[in-house]
Amino acid sequence: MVVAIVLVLLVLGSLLFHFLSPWYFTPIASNWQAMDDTISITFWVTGFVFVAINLFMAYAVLRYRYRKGGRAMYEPENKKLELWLTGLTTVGVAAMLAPGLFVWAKFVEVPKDAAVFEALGKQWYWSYRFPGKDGKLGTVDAKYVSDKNPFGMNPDDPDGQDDVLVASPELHLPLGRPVKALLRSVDVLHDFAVPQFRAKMDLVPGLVTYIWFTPTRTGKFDLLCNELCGVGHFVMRGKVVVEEEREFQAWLSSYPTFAQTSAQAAGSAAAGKPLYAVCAACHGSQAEGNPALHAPKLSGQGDWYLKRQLKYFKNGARGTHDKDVFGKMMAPMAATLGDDAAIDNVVAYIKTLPDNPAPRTVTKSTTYGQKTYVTCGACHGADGRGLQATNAPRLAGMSDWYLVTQLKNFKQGIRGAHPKDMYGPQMASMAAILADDQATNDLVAYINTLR
Ligand code: HEC
Ligand code: HEC
Ligand SMILES: [Cu+2]
Repeated sequence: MVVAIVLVLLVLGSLLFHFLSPWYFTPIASNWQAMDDTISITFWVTGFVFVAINLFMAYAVLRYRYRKGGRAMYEPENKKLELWLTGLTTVGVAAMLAPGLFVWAKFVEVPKDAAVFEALGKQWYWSYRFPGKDGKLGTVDAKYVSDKNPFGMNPDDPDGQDDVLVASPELHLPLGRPVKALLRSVDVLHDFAVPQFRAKMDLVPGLVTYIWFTPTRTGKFDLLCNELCGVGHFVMRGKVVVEEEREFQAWLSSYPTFAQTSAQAAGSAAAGKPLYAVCAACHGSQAEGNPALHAPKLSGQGDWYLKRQLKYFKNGARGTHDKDVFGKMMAPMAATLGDDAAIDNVVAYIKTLPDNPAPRTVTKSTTYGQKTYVTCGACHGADGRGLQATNAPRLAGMSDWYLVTQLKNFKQGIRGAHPKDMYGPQMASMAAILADDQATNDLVAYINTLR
């Protein structure tokens, strides 16, 4: 009796959980409704079998329970019953598998009018490339990949000159038009997945894979790397913004072509020197940093990183959070740099300043710091010198007290949480692994030994 009741409760509980649970697919935003339908069919078939078998079991337990003098009947074969069971199972399995084949046929057949773009996966971030006016993507090769040419564009291919390079994890796509994403990896396996689009596909080094879909709803969606094993795939997040054609074109034209990025003039240190006079008041005449004013050392930091931070302070991605006391001091200073050329110039000047390691203020390294830093090193380099390829700045030899405040800021959502901040959120998810202030200090003390 008890067993029968438990079986019935199990069935009821499972059904209630399935229908009342808040965990289900995110509302769909692409043409792949058919994928949801195949999954629903699977749920119906397996759900029906689950209910039928468990209820039958409960019935059998009750009906044929032990009775004094009761005897079992021996029936080794029952042709009719076996035919029924085989037939029903066949129909059930076919109902689950056949629709998938139809969906797959559509999945591999890209519509002729699909617009092509490329999504590039790299440890640990996404970037994108769109064909220019000629509608053709230029050829690429791993041998051309460098800090100056992260996409590995073939400099001699005329088709590539007008390719638009989107060096940002945020991708925009026009609403209602089929798109084909060519998927390329520079290093290891990655996986392009937007839950709201349903379709997803692996990136395989050495191959160009593809995926197509039609965005059917405007909005901002998370792009995840669904390659789950590995140090950093889980922080390899992007955004996909689906918008009207006109807004999409405006966004696209805000990014440079390959020809433009290769022709970009380097900043002028001479022009940057007078601009730096303002900065020297806090950061010091040699950009050595000044703890009394909470202004960190800038000399020796990657120029690409300094430029990004100055743009963030200018556009509000940094230094606007209510609790960001020190960031708010810096933000109006960045505003004194009128345009991108001014930023390039002042950073070019900072680059000429001597790079002496900042004094150590955080000490007492422990093995905790050393062990934990292994993860950090995946992006910041095992030596803490920073890696432009992973967008991660230099830590070793920089102002240690500043690293501590930044880690706390990341952890508390003061930094890395602004919607315009493309690279901070990745670091914010990493800072979450630091349990408390002690852990943060130990880690920074270890970074201090990397000199
Ligand atoms: C009023 C003092 C002050 C002045 C003047 C100032 N800064 Fe800052 N700066 C700061 C403070 C404080 C921070 C740290 C912000 C934080 O803790 O988030 C900072 C941070 C920065 C950062 C971020 C560094 C990093 O590693 O993340 C850069 C880059 C920077 N300043 C460049 C400049 C430049 C260039 C100028 C001159 C145009 C300048 N600063 C002028 C106070 C100042
Ligand atoms: C997946 C790559 C990745 C990993 C792993 C990672 N970081 Fe970062 N980190 C970044 C990126 C990218 C930035 C720059 C964020 C920005 O541009 O605002 C950053 C910024 C920082 C900063 C701010 C530096 C400055 O000058 O403002 C500190 C401090 C930092 N990381 C420390 C760490 C520590 C400690 C660890 C290990 C617990 C770690 N990071 C792990 C990617 C990473
Ligand atoms: Cu990945």
